[in-house]
This record gives sequence, C-alpha cells and structure tokens, in this order.
Amino acid sequence: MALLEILRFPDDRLRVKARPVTNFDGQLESFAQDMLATMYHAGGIGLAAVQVNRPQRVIVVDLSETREEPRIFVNPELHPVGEEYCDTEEGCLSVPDMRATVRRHARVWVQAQDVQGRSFRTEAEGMLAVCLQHELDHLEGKLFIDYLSPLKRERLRQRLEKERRAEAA
Ligand code: K1U
Ligand code: ZN
Repeated sequence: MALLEILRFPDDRLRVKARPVTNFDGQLESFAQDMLATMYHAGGIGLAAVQVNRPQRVIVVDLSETREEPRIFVNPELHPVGEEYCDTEEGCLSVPDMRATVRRHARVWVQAQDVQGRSFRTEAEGMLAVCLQHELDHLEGKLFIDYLSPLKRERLRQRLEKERRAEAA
C-alpha cells in the first residue's frame, strides 16, 4: 500500500471535475486501498480521488471510532432526502488548519458501485451525510470554503500562500 500526496488549496487541480470510472480492475482496488491508507494516515474521515490528483469518481470514508469500517464508493450519485438541513463545522485535508460551518442536507441517499462494479445504495444522516456531501463536492471541483463569503475565502487564500512561501524559504 502507498501513501498518496494530498493536494492543498489553492492548487488548481482541486478544481477539476472527476470522470466516471469505467475499468473495474485490480488497479482500481489497489488505488482505493491507497486512498484509505492515505485518509487514515492523515487522520481524516473521508477522502476524494481528486484530492490525490486522480480526477476519477472515487471516494472513501470511515467514521467509525475503531477506524476499521472503510467504505469505498465508485461513481457515487447523491440524492437529498426531504427539506431538512443541518449546520456542521467542517474541515478538509486539502485546507489545513481551517474549519467552517456549512449548511447541508440532513439526510441523503447515495447510489454507487463497489470496486468490482456491483451497484449498491446507502442511506445516510448525521455526520455520514455531511461527509458524503463534502466528498461528492470534491468530485465536482468544489471545496467547503466555497460556501464562505468571497472576502473570507480571499483572506484564507492569502494566509495559506504566505504560509506556503514561508515553508519553502
Ligand atoms: O475530504 C476531506 O478533506 C476529508 C475531511 C472530511 C470531512 C470532515 C468534516 C466534515 C465533513 C467532511 C476530513 O476528514 S478533515 C479532518 C476532520 O475534520 C475530522 C477528522 C476526524 C474526525 C472528525 C473530523
Ligand atoms: Zn475535503
């Protein structure tokens, strides 16, 4: 298993829209395992393939306390349920040291395929629903900070650029 590099905002490659997966082969299984290893290593509860510079429609999540309940979603499609919303503080492995409250659908269901191409459907609420919406946004090139005001997002971009330059010096 390999650890993959996680792209960081404002990297333009985070803005790419992911393509559907068409090949359900051993490479897909191996890539999904690398994504899980990368997510666990980074301490995240989710990860989208776009974040590791593979613009394919694959996400992984694990919200269990034991970190032993990995879930892999290939070609996921999100369907909101009802009109209830929730406000949750989110973080992102591609935007370190930043948290912001985002309004999301409280309940969703997701139609997806596993690494062998078999279709399945998952219903979600609470943090799993929030995390799935966050990861599905990544597949569209969207980040949780896009829900902030333009001014706040620009201040954040400047701060992170400054930190990046300081790290490189
Ligand atoms: O997609 C990502 O960048 C992963 C992200 C997922 C996420 C977190 C919080 C709300 C919505 C989506 C993370 O896992 S960032 C790390 C984090 O915030 C966290 C880690 C462990 C427990 C709870 C949150
Ligand atoms: Zn994220």
